[in-house]
Amino acid sequence: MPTLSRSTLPSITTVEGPSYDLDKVNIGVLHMGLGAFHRAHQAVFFDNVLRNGNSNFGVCAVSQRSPLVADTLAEQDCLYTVNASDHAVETPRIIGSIRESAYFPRDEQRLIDLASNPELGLITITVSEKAYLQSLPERLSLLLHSRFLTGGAPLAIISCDNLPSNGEYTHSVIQHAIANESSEFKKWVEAHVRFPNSMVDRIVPAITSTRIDQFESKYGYRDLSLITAEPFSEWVIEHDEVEDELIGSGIRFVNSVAPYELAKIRLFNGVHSTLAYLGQLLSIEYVADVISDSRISEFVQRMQEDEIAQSFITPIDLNLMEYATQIRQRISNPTLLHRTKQIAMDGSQKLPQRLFTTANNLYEKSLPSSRVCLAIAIWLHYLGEAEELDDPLALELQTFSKSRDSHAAVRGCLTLPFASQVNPLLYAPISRWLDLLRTQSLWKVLSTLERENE
Ligand code: CS2
Repeated sequence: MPTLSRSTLPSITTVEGPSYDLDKVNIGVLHMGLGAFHRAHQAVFFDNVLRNGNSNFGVCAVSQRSPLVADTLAEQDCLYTVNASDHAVETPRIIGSIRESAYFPRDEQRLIDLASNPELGLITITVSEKAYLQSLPERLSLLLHSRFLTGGAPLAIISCDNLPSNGEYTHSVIQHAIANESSEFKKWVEAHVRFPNSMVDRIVPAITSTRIDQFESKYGYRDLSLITAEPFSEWVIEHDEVEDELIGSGIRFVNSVAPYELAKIRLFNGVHSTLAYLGQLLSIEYVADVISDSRISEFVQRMQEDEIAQSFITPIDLNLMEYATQIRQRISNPTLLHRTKQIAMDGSQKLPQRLFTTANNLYEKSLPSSRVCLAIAIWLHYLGEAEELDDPLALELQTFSKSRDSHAAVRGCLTLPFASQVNPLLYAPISRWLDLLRTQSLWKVLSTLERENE
């Protein structure tokens, strides 16, 4: 069957393609981090803008891990399909907003040229939590410096990672990276580079070759850059100069992203991580199969309603109970085949904002936090049991979590340098849960929890 590309596009009648002229699209966005999430999220919002007739939101998407993703996409003229699916309903759509893919450092000069072009108005980022402490700041600084030297047109940098105040955070890592640069350059960054915070939400599991084959036999063309995602998608950004041009894209602009981000990271990602570690401990491959167990869904529902939702006050018009219900339904989507292993990676970079601060806030308010403490203990138990860990702190976490003394395990792991620490006054309840998890079945631990909370 034909492989998706510009030349085969006219013959594809099974799936809707770009309604705009691909030749007229200008690159206005540079995206760092060409993963599945970008292609299923920001690129789709930009595709909406192009469909609405504004041709200035084409994307050059940059892969930084390996050239493979960028080159595979380039072979299809950067066209790919996002197949939104929920149970039996599928809504595939061919996306054309990415007009160029690149690999950093191989294509460094091209990216410098793009960054120097005043037509470029946005740099967006999805690089995962840990990259902000690694290569990203230097790379962005390099691009900003070339822009500064070549006219210095203003631009916005929008982080789309699940980090608290992600815009401010990006701003601070860049400030740090350019600390020794000239004061003129630093002043220019402060005056002309904007860092609005943003909140992103869409479940986008890693693709598999089986999925690609199944798609081909159903829709009659091959797409090696195919993405499967849930139908739901949300992007909230703080008011910014760029917003007038993005009207009709589906992006929501608000005064402050903080309440959206807090609700999402705690109620969605906190639960997602908890389910992922439970799945790993129970040898369950997909997250939907973890939450389908009624004892587990009951546990996470109570955790959301009785604890997480009580840990903060939301100033926005968001019904937290309905939001939590919708989240559980989304995670239960069986067609996504989202691997618990994928979500379980990098716990040390994710749990501080997903669970630790929730537990701390509940403790400060003298509110119950036993479920969140159990969730943290589930992670620690997983660390001690896992054969291999995909985490920047893997070595230290594995060593400490294997300590026979649960208190020592908790203390050792939780005093590592995380973005925020668990209040040491919570070590005792967490150690108790860890002890129980080590000596009893999960089901027994969950019934103890329920009994104690009656
Ligand atoms: C997941 C997220 O892998 C993970 O850590 O929790 O990628 C999650 O699917 C998204 O944040 C949903 O918006």
